[in-house]
Amino acid sequence: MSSRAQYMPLDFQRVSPEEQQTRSQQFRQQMSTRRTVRMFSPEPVPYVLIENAVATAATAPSGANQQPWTFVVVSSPDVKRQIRQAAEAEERESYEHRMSAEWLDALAHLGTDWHKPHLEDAPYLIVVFRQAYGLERDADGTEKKIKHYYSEESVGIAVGMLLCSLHLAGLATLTHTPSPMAFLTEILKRPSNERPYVLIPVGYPAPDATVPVITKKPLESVLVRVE
Ligand code: IYR
Repeated sequence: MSSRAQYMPLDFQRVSPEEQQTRSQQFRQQMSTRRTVRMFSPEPVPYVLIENAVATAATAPSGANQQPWTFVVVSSPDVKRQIRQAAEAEERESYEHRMSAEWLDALAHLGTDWHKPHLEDAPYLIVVFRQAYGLERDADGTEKKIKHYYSEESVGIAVGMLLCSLHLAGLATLTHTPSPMAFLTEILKRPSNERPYVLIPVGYPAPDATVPVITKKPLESVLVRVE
């Protein structure tokens, strides 16, 4: 153990076996009802739900505990409009020219296209940035780059926790990755070490929202037991 490590007692509450099963079953059931939603109501959402979700995501494990993430929460109609316009321009180009026939075919059952009205309809957009490296200033003011480890995996885990929190709070989400996403860095004026990771509209579904008919793989095909 490195001499720089400092340890303290773990705060860990044991839960009875019955309670363990109840909680795990309940979480499984609740998460099984999550759907990716593309039709949002403009109805406002209590900000505390967004804040709690980001605070939860920020507890995620990360490489060397570097916490290589920034969550930008957008509710400004003007900024949402800029994001929609830029996303639609990129997505239109992608759907019409950049995506292969194979890719378009893989997506066909979702019924998506380049129109992204949800980027303005949803009351909040959470734009998650991955810090490819850290930026610190020396005592003399010069900028220093700090290497980050496993930033892709770390941000992915944090986003998973964010989605769980928002779902359990009774909100709908969409994991949207317009490609390329550099416009988000510009519009949101993020520093040079941050890369857009995912754009998440959050809100209540539109009253008449529909979702594609899809199924999840059966457990037997994704769970392999080695005893
Ligand atoms: N980014 C595009 C296309 C798209 C790609 C995948 I992979 C999806 O699972 C869904 C959509 C869009 O958002 O429409």
